Amino acid sequence: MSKVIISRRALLRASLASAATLPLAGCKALDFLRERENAMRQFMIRANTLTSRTQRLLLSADQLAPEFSEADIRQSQFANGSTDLSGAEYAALKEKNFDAYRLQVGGLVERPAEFSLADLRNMPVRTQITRHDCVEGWSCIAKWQGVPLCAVLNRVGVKPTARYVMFHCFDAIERTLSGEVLYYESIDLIDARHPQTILAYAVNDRPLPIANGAPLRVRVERQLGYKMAKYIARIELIADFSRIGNGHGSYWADRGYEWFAGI
Ligand SMILES: Nc1nc2c(c(=O)[nH]1)N[C@H]1C(S)=C(S)[C@@H](COP(=O)(O)O)O[C@H]1N2
Ligand SMILES: [Mo]
Repeated sequence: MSKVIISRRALLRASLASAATLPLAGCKALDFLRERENAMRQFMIRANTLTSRTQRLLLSADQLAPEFSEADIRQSQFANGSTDLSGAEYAALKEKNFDAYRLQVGGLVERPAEFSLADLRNMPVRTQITRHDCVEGWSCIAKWQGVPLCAVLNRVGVKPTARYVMFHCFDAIERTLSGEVLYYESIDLIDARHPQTILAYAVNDRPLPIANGAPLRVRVERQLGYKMAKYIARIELIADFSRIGNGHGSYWADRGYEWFAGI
């Protein structure tokens, strides 16, 4: 693939002009935009002059993670991190098969909303067989099914000031003297709107087991396992991480791991 260099000024011009004038050979020319640390990507994300047309071009630059066939599924999905929860709220939901579960979506959205599992199952469905890579060195291929996160975001209407999707989870990943730390993770809107980013309620043709994050977990297929929050209680659209944990946007990022864990 030939390398295409676009100056900031050209890019800014392009973002202000119509997409038809973009001097690009094809979407592949925007591959560098998938590299989190790439200065151009950061600039583009920051630039509030981006037109929605240019943002769509950005999205089409997002390549799909590899997908596999049924024959590649060798075992059930491993379970890692939290695999069962002790909290009373979760125990009550679990006992009634998550009938009373409501995914709350709020923050910088036009119409805060709640979704039952039935609501989510009645929305668009995406099924994908993908490989989960954990930073600890294991991988596992499984078939995931759920609603594209994008569809949920479109329902609630993302405000222009929102930049990240924050997942607040039910599980206490750590107990400190000052109390429990609940798992939290976030992704940017580019990954949130990626076609393979789904809120999964099923794996390998069965409802999501407790160990894998029932009733709902996110799949972010181009990143490492720790980005894929399990046991999602609440989704919050935010502009920055200043009020979240230690300010790095995720439980693991606050403990020295990369916030963007691209693979
Ligand atoms: N809420 C929550 N989400 C989580 C974790 C966790 O402990 N709690 N562990 C993460 C890690 S490190 C991995 S590898 C995957 C494991 O998902 P699995 O149990 O379905 O294999 O979930 C991620 N999401
Ligand atoms: Mo992991």
